[in-house]
Amino acid sequence: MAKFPKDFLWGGATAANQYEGAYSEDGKGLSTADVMTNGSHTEARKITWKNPKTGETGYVPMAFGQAMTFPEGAEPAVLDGYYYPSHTATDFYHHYQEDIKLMSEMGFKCFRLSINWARIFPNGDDAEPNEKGLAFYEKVFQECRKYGIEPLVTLSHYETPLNLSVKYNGWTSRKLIDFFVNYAKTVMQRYKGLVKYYLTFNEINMMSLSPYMAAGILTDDAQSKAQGAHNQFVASALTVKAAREIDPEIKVGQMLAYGPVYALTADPKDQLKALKENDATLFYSDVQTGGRYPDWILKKYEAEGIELEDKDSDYELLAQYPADFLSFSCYSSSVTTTHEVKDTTGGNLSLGVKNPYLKTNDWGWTIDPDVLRIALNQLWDRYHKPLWVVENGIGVKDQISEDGKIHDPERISYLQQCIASMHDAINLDGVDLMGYEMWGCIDLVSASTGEMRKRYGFVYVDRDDKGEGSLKRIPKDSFYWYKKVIASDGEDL
Ligand code: BGP
Repeated sequence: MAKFPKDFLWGGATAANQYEGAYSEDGKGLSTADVMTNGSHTEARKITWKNPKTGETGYVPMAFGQAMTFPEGAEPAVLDGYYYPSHTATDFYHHYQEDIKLMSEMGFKCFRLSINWARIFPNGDDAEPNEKGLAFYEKVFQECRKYGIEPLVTLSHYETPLNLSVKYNGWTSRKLIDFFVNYAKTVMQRYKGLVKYYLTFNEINMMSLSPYMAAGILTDDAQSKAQGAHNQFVASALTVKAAREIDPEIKVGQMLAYGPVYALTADPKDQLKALKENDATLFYSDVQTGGRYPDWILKKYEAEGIELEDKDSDYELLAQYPADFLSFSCYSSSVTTTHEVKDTTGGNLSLGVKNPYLKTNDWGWTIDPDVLRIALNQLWDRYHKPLWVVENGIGVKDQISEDGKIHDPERISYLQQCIASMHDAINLDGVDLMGYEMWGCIDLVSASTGEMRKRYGFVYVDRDDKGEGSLKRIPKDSFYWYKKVIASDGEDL
């Protein structure tokens, strides 16, 4: 069997708000993630709020298809009596040396992590950056370099400084473009020579399901989402432009959530529905990676009365500075139909139609390793830009066995098949794939549910859903398996 390329960037991925903890240490400001309490696999996470004038408090659901409507005068706020998983998470902030060492033991070539914007600019619109925040990530990147690990840095992973959310309604405001680009320039300058790969917005298309999580937007209507996406596209293009000026070695990628939609039947109406649903996701990469708005979305905006606050120069920027590469997360596929069906199943933050050919995990996500090859082919054919799988994996309720070890055969088997899928995309289909970052490589908090028991890692972290536990790190069986995979360039699965 042909191997993976020698320079293939094997590794794992994390996000600041799900992993770091230390939410108010060393001058960090509050982020939108810090006011999100937990949910469960059947119940949405909640955003807690307070009305500063009346003192009234409450919460609104974060997603799972439920509308998010804040009462008049309500502002997201940290309240007593709620548990906020991001506040402590699995404490990478104080365990980074130990964790990066574990990654190096597995042979990681790359580590995807995010910078928490509110550590660098606590209010988002501050004139000067917070030196302690900058210094923290500098130490982290130096630690990576010590082991020859290439950092891949997401600039905004499901968090925005809370002040920008409250004061400007998040990314609905064009002011956010300037604040973000200033932040991006600050870190790209500071980490010049230490960081080569950046991603602008995690899963930018999640705007359509949760504008709050994706963009700190407190209103849940089509106009807000369209404007939020437009502003993030322009900010991404300006980040690419700034990177060219700061250091031509830097590559800035897009990050998309892409698990293709299948049609349930051969009924052409089902086929068309699936095509349009995939297009609705690929709209985000058509703009950010392809460099232009597709015609259908302009028709849609016109029909729905959506008017973008834009400038002609925005479209020139989008065409001139598209993303250098397209990275994506891929966990599962979903199914659509025009016919009436009874069985529904879970998906990332939403519910869909059950696929009769696939099993699901405990959270209802389909287990579909083939989807990776399908997605890679579609994206490669559409854009012909280098691709990068920056999230993939399976949430499992891992337990410590009586022998003190964590046996996770389900994870190993799933990942074996996913890696085989990528292998075929490279070697049989000719896809240019830069690397593979397994999601949540060291256990961390789940984004959709806020749970700890939904674990993805090669390394177990002793912490539970109430936030209790020693935080001890224990390698799972998959840790030793992945080490062998990397050492053999993906040949020994
Ligand atoms: C993606 C997010 C991650 C991550 C992952 C797994 O959507 O980018 O932040 O958490 O999904 O999802 P979950 O944690 O909900 O299982």
